[in-house]
Amino acid sequence: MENELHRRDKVGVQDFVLLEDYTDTDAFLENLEKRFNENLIYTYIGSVLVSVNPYQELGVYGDEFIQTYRNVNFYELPPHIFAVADAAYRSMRGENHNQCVLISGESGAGKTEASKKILQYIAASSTHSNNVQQVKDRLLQSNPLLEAFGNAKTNRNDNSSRFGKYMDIQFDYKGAPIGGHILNYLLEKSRVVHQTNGERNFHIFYQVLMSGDEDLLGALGLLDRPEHFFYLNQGSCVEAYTVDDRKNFRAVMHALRVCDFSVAEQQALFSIVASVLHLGNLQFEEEQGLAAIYSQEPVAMIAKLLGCPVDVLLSAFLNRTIEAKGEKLTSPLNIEQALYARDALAKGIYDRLFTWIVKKINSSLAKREGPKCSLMGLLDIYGFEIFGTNSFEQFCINYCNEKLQQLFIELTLKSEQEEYQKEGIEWEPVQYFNNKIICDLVEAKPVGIIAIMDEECLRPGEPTDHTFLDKLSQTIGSHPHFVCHMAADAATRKTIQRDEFRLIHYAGDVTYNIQGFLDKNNDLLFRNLKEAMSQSSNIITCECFTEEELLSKKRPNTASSQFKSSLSQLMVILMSKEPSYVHYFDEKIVLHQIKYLGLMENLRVRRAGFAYRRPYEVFLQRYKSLCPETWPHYHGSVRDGVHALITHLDYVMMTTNLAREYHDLLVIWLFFNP
Ligand code: AOV
Ligand code: MG
Repeated sequence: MENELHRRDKVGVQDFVLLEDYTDTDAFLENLEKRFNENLIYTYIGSVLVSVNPYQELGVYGDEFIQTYRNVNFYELPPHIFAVADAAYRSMRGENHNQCVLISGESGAGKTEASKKILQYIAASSTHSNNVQQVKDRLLQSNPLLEAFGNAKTNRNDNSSRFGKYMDIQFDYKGAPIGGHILNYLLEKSRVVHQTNGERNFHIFYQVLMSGDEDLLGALGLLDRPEHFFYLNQGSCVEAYTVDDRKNFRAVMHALRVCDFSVAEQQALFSIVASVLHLGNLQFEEEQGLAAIYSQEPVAMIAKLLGCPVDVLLSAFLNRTIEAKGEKLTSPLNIEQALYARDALAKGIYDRLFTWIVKKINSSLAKREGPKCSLMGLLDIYGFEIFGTNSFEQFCINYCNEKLQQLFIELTLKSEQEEYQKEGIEWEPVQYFNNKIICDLVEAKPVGIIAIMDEECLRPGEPTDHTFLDKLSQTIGSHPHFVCHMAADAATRKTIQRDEFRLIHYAGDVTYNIQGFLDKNNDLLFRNLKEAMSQSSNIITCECFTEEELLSKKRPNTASSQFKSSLSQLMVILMSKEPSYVHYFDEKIVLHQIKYLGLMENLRVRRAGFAYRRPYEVFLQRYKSLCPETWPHYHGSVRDGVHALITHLDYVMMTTNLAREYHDLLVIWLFFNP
């Protein structure tokens, strides 16, 4: 197998570091393309894996591949996602270092597939026992479940992640997975009530409708075709070419059982899914300027599914109660407000259901009390995206990608070079674009876009999306990465409308339409509907809408602020681990992506830099068995021990200024003795 792999992988260089001219973008591209044409989709830049989406089964992920890549040194076999998984896994075990694998790339590039391959590899390579097998099954089955509820067909990807996910896998000292924990980030909930042409709602809706389970569908009042439901027919696309809803429904049912969802919980879950569809078909008519229910039928169905008193629900659909200075004031809604409230409820219950599912999976993955464990983190977020019309959701998704790119730069370009400088190594700095300026533009206080948006949301008077845009124009109109109509020069003005702003992202220019920004940021669900939900006898719904929330006087954080703080927590988590990178490409626009990702710069730093660095202590512990002088114990200082070891192996050791300063804390660099 090994020989066969080498025979096949003969095209170009397997590691860009080996390119003759490593400053030449054309050569980089040529190498990538040559390999891609031979179905060699993986190439390294040092320890960074680069991959191009093949959009076809290559047959390189079977068990025999897993076996081949097991316990083999990173560079001994052709580049592969399994090699990255194996290196991270072994480094975690051998050196007790928490790991994380960061996967980045545009929408549709293959991030989610890659993260599944890594999980598959880990599950197959680690030891087996009954308990461990259960954890593995649950880790693996969490994927089809979360994808059903959190992925959807977009115009870029038939199975696009519409939420961000960070999964920690916990291992015992033998390297067996014993638990896990998932953090979820900002679900694109607007999709529940509206889809652009050619796009679909979340998969689960179609899966249930296509399940073929007449009993279930009868009980849920869902015997109609998908086209019948307003929340499914707006994109004029109820089928996704590459998605098999019926088969996936069976996978979801299996996953629910494996992840320990009780029968009652499953029923409650599908009742909520169905109630969302019925909400979409709830229509209003006008009576004396106010909203009235057009047909009672959906209301009765929703009340039944959620276990809510019909009259409470009816009243909540048509009225809004505001508490001011201890007094309650109820006013009836007009049609526009009633539709707004209906959609807000649909988004609210679906979004909370999703979070509940993650919580439930986490409790099924929770490790039993025990000794300290090692962690491997897997990050799979929504990729950078540009659509015909870009809204609040794309703004958040692209901001998230900026943050990840920033982390990548910090860890690979910036700190790497700073370290060389600190070490007093002769070094010609490699210039790169630092996207911190864009992150700041979005998140700085008080003049970042999020802060300005929040301020506008809170302002008394009549804030609108347009007053928000005015504020942006006044405060950041001259920022080099921000463009809007009012603050643009004559030529640029022709390319941008009055209700748009443009951000010059690291990955390209995106023009955002401001319509709906304030609403989505405010994320308001009228109190009457929350009260109705808290009375629900549906065991999930009543858990998602608590008394506490109703009693709380605190204004909830805006959507973007919540997202910003959860991303900053994520960065702290990722910074604390040893990262592996996988960059994914969509083949059509590879060149552009190589440029903006800073891969050439990365290559230059890597090429000129030093690949292997370990603290003395770790290194000695790991390799002491290779030298009689250090095995089983070395009695002198760790530095001397390493020196003895290195000399014995005939390597050359480089020590540096810092090494002298910090003694054993420092890192060593190894070279083969020429
Ligand atoms: P993404 O996660 O990066 O996009 P996916 O992982 O969903 O992208 O990949 C998109 C599609 O590309 C998959 O559904 C597969 O059909 C195909 N694909 C990806 N990787 C491979 C592979 N290694 N081999 C064969 N086909 C592959 V998004 O979630 O949209 O950012 O938000
Ligand atoms: Mg994805």
